[in-house]
Amino acid sequence: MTSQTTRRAFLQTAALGAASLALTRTSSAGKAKGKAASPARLPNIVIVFTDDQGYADLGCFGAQGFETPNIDRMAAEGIRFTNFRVAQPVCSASRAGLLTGCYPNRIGILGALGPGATHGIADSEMTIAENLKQRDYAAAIYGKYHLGHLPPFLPTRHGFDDYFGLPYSNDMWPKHPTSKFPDLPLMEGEKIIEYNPDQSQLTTWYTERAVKFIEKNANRPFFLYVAHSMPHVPLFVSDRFKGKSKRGLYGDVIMEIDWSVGQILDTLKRLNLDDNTWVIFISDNGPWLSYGDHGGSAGPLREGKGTTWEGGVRVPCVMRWPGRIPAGAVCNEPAMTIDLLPTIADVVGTKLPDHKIDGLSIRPLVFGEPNAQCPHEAYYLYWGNELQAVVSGKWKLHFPHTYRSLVAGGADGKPGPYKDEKTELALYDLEADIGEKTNVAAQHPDIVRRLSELGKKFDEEMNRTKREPGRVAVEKKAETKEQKAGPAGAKSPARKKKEATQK
Ligand SMILES: [Ca+2]
Repeated sequence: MTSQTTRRAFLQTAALGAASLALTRTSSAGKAKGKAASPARLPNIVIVFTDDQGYADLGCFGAQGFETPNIDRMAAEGIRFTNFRVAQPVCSASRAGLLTGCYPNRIGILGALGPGATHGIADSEMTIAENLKQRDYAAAIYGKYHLGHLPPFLPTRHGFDDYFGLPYSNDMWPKHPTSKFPDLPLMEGEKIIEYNPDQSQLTTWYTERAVKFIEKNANRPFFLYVAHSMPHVPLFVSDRFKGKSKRGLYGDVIMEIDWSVGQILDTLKRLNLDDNTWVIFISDNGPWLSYGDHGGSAGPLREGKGTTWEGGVRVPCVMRWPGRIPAGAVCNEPAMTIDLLPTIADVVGTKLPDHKIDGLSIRPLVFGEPNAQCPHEAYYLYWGNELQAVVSGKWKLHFPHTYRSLVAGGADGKPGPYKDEKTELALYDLEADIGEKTNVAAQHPDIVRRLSELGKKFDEEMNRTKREPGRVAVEKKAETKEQKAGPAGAKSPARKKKEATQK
């Protein structure tokens, strides 16, 4: 048995099942304003997406040295996915998969975009926010966006009404321990409001915005995307959580994220939105192991961020929607972030884009329906444009590829070294061997053949049909100037200083 729901959960699902959904799906498309009291009201959707949080970095996933009571309560009142993956184990690519329902290589968003990037999400792609605009959802993102920092790519051009946060990773700033970066912009809408902000306030600021957004939109359907900059290094925490955990700064940071989730859940409850809101908590990839005590833990999983081993791609995932998602359910079926856009469209009754996407609706899994199964024959794990592994049910086949493996973890915010390793063609039974330790390819030539053929066919189709990202034509000279000036033309402290000196 690969999917479990408790008997109690099953009965709840049966009792509370289809009635409200039918109403939701048949309510007239478009304008939902002024229908707050109607039982047909469209559900609110909240996605909390953390950065580099490992598979074992929640209480309900076995965290040690810190507690996450609010997210654990979410799990107790909802469903915990033990076999949930991201589309690629790195920031931009992972976010591209989440927001568009596509493998990131299909839409040309790979790796982690830096301040020098001149590409980003194409106009023709459809984000979850744009999809929900079909039914007039209010949409906001608070936190790290990372699908392009230049104006055509910003959230406000891709379905979000409101944006506050960092356009890319919080370590892309002048204090990076090993690389040079320009000043880090903090953005509001399409404007830079500050450079190199006080990162100890980021989690608080995102949370305050999230709460205000819920309050403001309590009478209409909304999509809230809280994309925490933490626990990506450099780690920062407010004074309230400093020294609170037994796991040092990393544990403190997770405790503050848990507090943030608690604030959101409390707000939903206070505004009587609790049973009409679907809250989803996921991490964007596994732990950044080279940062040692400032990185997370993948628990029993092999390797971490930046690899297609389970430690890189399998992440903690919890969902809660009282009355719709059975309490205390556990789903052990495979699922992926690319499935969220089609699942949301399925639940809300919006149309999918005309172009190809890769995700499929996992609604039966989310709602804990008995014997629900993953709708994919296989998931395809790419690193960049290289297909490195295929997951089908309990089987995972790695094609021969090079990957980074930790030599020794760093400490206090400084990274330790990786070395390159190479894997041969290797088959793992993830149900018996979640740590990918024992290659059983020789014992299962039929499975190896089937997964190899699936991978080959998919990869050929992908290479034939993948699309280009959006690009901004910037001359080399202009590009440098643009970088210095920042995304919206505001002057960085370094530039102001330089100009002052010139004068
Ligand atoms: Ca990340």
